[in-house]
Amino acid sequence: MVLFEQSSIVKELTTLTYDMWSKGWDEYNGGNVSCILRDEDLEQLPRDEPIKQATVEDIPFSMVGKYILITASGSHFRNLKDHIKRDLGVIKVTEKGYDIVWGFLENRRPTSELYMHLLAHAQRLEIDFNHRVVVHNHAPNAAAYSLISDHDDKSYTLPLWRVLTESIVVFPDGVGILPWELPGTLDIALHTVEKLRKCRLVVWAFHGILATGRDFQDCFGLIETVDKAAMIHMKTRTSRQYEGLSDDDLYAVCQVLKVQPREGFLDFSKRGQNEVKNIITNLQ
Ligand code: 2HA
Ligand code: ZN
Repeated sequence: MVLFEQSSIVKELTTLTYDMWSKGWDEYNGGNVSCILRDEDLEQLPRDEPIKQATVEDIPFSMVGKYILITASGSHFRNLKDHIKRDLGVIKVTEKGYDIVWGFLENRRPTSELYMHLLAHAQRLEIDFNHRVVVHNHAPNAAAYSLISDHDDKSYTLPLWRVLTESIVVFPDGVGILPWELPGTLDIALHTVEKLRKCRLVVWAFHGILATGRDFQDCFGLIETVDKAAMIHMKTRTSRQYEGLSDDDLYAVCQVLKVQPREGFLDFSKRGQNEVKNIITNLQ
């Protein structure tokens, strides 16, 4: 039997954390990651007695009984791959909190953002039962752009859609943004979950970004696209030539690539849908 630390899910996570550090998204001990384990992942998990039990208030009911692979508080993504059983662990969510069933050696415990991870999983599973990964990091362009953008979802999202054609295709639900809040608190978790009802990406102003999705690659790609579009936007926004894609251009992209943009973000008043359809017919 393959040891759990050598299983594919653990390898995928350690590749992700190293890649994120290489991109400059996880300085020092920044960032945290979690994944709900599937039956096939659990086959490799030893079922010994819980190593430790912890109490957490207000556990979301739908998470009880689930096994979650999650990074440790204080772990450094640069070298997490060299300390797998210390900097990673598996918890089983219980009605009263969680049991540590694997990892977290040397008295480590789950990330300080554990509550946000549990609530975020519960929320996204309601929308799509394939969503089982939550990734938080400090992608610098996404964070820098939160210093100059208004803190509402439409203001943050639209410029990103306008500067990079793929943006609206990759995140048609847009990006949610919260004003600055204390990390690791119940409040930031609850406000994040509000945003996750409508979209898969949430920026914490002056701090970082989180993504939810099917797998690590999915979340990595979402953040990569936001961060790149934010970089292009900030580099070009003072240039007089810069306007970017219009609402009609964006609508046409959505039609060609068959995505539904977040309601209320685009305005098609200047050109009706029929005309957009004509453009698409001409393209075919
Ligand atoms: O894990 O990034 O938000 C450290 C953090 C807290
Ligand atoms: Zn953070």
